[in-house]
Amino acid sequence: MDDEKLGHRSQSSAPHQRINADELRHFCQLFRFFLAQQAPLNLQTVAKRVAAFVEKHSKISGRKIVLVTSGGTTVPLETQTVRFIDNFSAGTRGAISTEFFLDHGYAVIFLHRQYSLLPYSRHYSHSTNCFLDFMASDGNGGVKAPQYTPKMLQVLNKYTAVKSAGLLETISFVDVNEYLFLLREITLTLSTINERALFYLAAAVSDFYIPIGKMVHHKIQSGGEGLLKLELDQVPKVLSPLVKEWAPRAYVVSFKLETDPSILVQKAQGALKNYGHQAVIGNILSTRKHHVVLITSSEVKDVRLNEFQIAENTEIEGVFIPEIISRHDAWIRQSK
Ligand code: 9Z3
Repeated sequence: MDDEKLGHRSQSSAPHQRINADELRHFCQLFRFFLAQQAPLNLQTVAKRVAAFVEKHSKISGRKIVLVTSGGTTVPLETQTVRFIDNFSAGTRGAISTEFFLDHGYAVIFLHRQYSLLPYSRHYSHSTNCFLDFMASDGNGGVKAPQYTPKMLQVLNKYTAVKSAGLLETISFVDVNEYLFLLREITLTLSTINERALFYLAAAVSDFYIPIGKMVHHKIQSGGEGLLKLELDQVPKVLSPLVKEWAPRAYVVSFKLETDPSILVQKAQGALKNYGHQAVIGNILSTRKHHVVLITSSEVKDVRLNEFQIAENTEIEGVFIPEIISRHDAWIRQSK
């Protein structure tokens, strides 16, 4: 496989640069991954769609494009997959964030887990605010729940405007393999707009997987010792090549998820230092909807909803996304 396929474009892959042992290990993991794993069947179709989307928007003066990743990746246990490991993410963060980026004039590539929440439709796909309840007739030609009409209309208008302007490209993945191939493909294309590209990596990506060469083909059988022993390899850390090689001029925001608040900031700062990107948003599983920490090389900023905002169901993304956008704008200005 040639360098271009592995995503090593000439612009920053200085061959004589010294790398440390950790970087070498990560490079080998990444190399092995893309060499051994099978690319998703729709990769070329997606590549064409993304290239057309980026080309169209790159011609519009001042138009910025953000890649939002959203939802959790699965880890299949068999190649004919009956069982897989999954995680909790419903894609709420990614779907909400996409709407705010669109509100602020961005074009959005939304790379999401199949059947996770989607921008706009998410307002009516939840069981407590079901589309069918809204549509239910009152028996007199009206709807049973007219209180939803103004909000529904507002969402519908935004959705229609975004659709007709072609501002949203949605691409889905299921497992971690598909996610990584698609991420690399999209990144290499999006990087062509340099600083105008924003990466907002909110997907909950598996840390471990079973390489295709070690996976059984047929359904794992029960019986025998009554135990299932699995050996999982580490998923390659793609943030490093993404930042350093695939899209070195883009503004990159990653997310750090923890359950222990006492290590969040330190872990997020560690990620920033290791990968050399621009910002990390740290969040704790149980409080992620009303508290995040925005971390850059020079700041640690707590973003918290107050009790009133929580009671009003304020979306925290509406508070911290303008902060991200102003930093992205400064990044663009500074490059000129
Ligand atoms: C996040 O931390 C997201 O905010 C959530 C959103 C997944 C918590 P929901 O989809 O949840 O709204 O239910 N995403 C990043 C998670 C992650 O896998 N981060 C890695 C890590 O923490 C780094 S890439 O090590």
